[in-house]
Amino acid sequence: AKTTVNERTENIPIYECQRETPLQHHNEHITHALEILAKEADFRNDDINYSRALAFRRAACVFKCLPSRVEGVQEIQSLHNIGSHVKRIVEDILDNGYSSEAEKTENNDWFKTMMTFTGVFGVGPAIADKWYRLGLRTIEDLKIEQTLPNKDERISTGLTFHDDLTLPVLRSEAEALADLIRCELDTIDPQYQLVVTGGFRRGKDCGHDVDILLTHPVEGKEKGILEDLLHRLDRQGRLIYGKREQSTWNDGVLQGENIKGQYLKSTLDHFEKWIGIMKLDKKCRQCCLNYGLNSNEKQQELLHSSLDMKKVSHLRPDTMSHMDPKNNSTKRKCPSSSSEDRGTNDRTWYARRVDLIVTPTSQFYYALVGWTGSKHFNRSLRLYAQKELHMKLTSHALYDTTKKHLIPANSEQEVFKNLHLRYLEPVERNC
Ligand code: DCP
Ligand code: MG
Repeated sequence: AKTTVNERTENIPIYECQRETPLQHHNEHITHALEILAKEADFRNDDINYSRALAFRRAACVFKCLPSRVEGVQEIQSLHNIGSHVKRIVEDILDNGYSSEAEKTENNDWFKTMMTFTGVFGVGPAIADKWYRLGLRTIEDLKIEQTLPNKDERISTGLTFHDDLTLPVLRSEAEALADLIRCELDTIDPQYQLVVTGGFRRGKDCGHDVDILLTHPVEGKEKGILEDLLHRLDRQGRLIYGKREQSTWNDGVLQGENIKGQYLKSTLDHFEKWIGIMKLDKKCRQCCLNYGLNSNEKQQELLHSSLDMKKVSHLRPDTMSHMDPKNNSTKRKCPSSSSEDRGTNDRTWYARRVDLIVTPTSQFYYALVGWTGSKHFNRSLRLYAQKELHMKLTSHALYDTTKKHLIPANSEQEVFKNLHLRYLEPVERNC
């Protein structure tokens, strides 16, 4: 007899960080609706809606880790994190093929405008909402309006390069960028390490930016690398815009912060970093569009050239999903040919969002977990550490609040071990 989802999922652990959440899952029909509603709650930008957004996301995460497609409401009765509102939404989807609530939200003028405006580099929900109230609706409206409140250099640059920046960054572009930076680092000191983190490390084929973590095996030697690197990239004419933030870390930061405070909501860290926009040759994208035609070896080579294997051989993301024939039919949220056309102009490059983060080697593996994400996975890890272990986890360290000391980690596996969690590969952290 066919086992029901219930029978197979009764023992799903409560915390997302205790479960495997793959990139491709069986319940897109449900998670899509829940994520729209979560997004809408996020846009409302207050405490009540923060909790609502979280409830939708936590529910979506449960559906992402189910072993099969949910076909009937009875299958979800015993699942965690599924409240009455979510049940109604799921019922609606199962009865009618879609969620009328999510559809209504998607067609709502305010929501659509918020989606558009928050898609501009430098614009959050508060500014987007302000613009909406001024009657502005489109990117063209924003470009024409010279006296936008809160418009700063970052937003102006975001508007100028909006077409480029909303064209998803492909994996090959992330790799080309990493190669480029790797080259510069090698000429400075070959001991510098870099790793591409964020969604790409979790196996995504594309993303909104490239997140790169930099470190040096000798503690302290990481200082100054960013300035040197940016100077070199600037000389090559690669930098369009960027803001360098100094490290605000000190040993008191962790202990001094209120454990019940804001840190679960905001995952801001104290690393020295550069948040900016770089030029990347269009041809880097071209080679990626032919990616599916590349051989396995070619992919391995691309991967190894951009992810440093000397220190962190286990960091390689499982990108072979590209090549897995089983996955060929799965939906990719990657650019279509029409979005490719949008960016057509005389330039030989695309503007790409890049985050460069510098970490001391002693904090590297906590930083790696934090910057690999997903955002929701981090939240779950931190909540779990706090509630179950009375420990405080950040992208810098793990702090035992009872024994009042930091717990070091020399590998990503050790981070999980310190948290008494089973190790999850980056590709299993897609909640
Ligand atoms: N991060 C976080 N909280 C934030 C911002 C970032 O925990 N407020 C962590 C988790 C993210 C990682 O940093 O996975 C990289 O941030 P991105 O916003 O770039 O997220 P992704 O790389 O996952 O998404 P995308 O593929 O769209 O770039
Ligand atoms: Mg990213």
